[in-house]
Amino acid sequence: MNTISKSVYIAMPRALTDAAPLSDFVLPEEFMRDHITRVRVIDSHTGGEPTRLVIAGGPPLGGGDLSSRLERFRNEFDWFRSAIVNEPRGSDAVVGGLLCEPQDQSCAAGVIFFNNVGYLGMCGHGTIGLVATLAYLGRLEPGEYSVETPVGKVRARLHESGEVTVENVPSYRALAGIHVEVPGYGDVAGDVAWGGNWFFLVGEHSMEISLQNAEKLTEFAWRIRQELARAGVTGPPGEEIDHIELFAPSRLPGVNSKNFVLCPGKSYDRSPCGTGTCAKMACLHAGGKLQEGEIWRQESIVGSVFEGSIQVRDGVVHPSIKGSAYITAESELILDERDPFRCGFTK
Ligand code: PYC
Repeated sequence: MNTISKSVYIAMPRALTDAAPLSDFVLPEEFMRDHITRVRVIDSHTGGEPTRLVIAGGPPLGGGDLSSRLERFRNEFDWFRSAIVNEPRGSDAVVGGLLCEPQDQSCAAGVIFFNNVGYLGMCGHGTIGLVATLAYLGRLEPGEYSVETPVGKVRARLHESGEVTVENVPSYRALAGIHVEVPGYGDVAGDVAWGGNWFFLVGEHSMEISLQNAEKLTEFAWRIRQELARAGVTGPPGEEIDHIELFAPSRLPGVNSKNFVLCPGKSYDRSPCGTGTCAKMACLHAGGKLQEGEIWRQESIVGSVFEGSIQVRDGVVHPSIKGSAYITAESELILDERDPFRCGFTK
């Protein structure tokens, strides 16, 4: 297991590294003058899905495990989440990541993912983006690392090729063959599964899975989500199913399936969705359709592909996904106190 030096958490001019504490990335006073706060971010995309990683200038979340720091983020600094990913700086599709010092020192980094409406337990495409970003900064060499997230430790391998394999949190099918009556669409059947987020996975439907059809797919999946909530179908009690995944065969040679994944804030994942692919593989395994070590190739709505597989240890499914991320921007966001939209806005 490789680890990275603490300097990985600060990628900024020397004046900032001298003053900024490792754990919270608050910028020193001189960088907040003239009503302005600066936030350093690196943007990437993984299979078309954007990730914006905050590497400096984030909120002071203090110590503790990442799930407690996530709660502090949610309760005290939710405006920061919105400022980073929502318009006018971002868009509904952007997933943000706050680079954090891990509590578990065996981890190379900690990260809290967030989106246009809230927070994610884990994010597969985002973890690939995180690793690619740290590699871009020269802070990771090819090798194996652990990353701390609010839902547990995940492992990541940076390959010589630049591809990244993420061994996600253990995943499982919680409920099989759940039926909901969706107004305007009829009976819809699916499975409920955990892959680091909660998913409802639908294999049988009459929708065409194509980018041109994204609006109709969004409407269909949104209705399913609403009906699940109305019918009280959850993961464990109180855990809302906030991702809906629709499947169809892929036309790409050697690729098993194509998906459309509706995310919590009504945007759709441009990537095959890392956590969604893990939930899918857990369902396949539970149904006897995917064995340990077999490769599952999942295509996204834009044609990008993740390669997945599972390992089963003590009856528990440990899924992995492999993909690539590319850096798209390295920038400093400006939050100007005089700007009425400095904290972003949602539709
Ligand atoms: O890749 O796990 C993922 C993900 C979740 C939401 C958007 N992408």
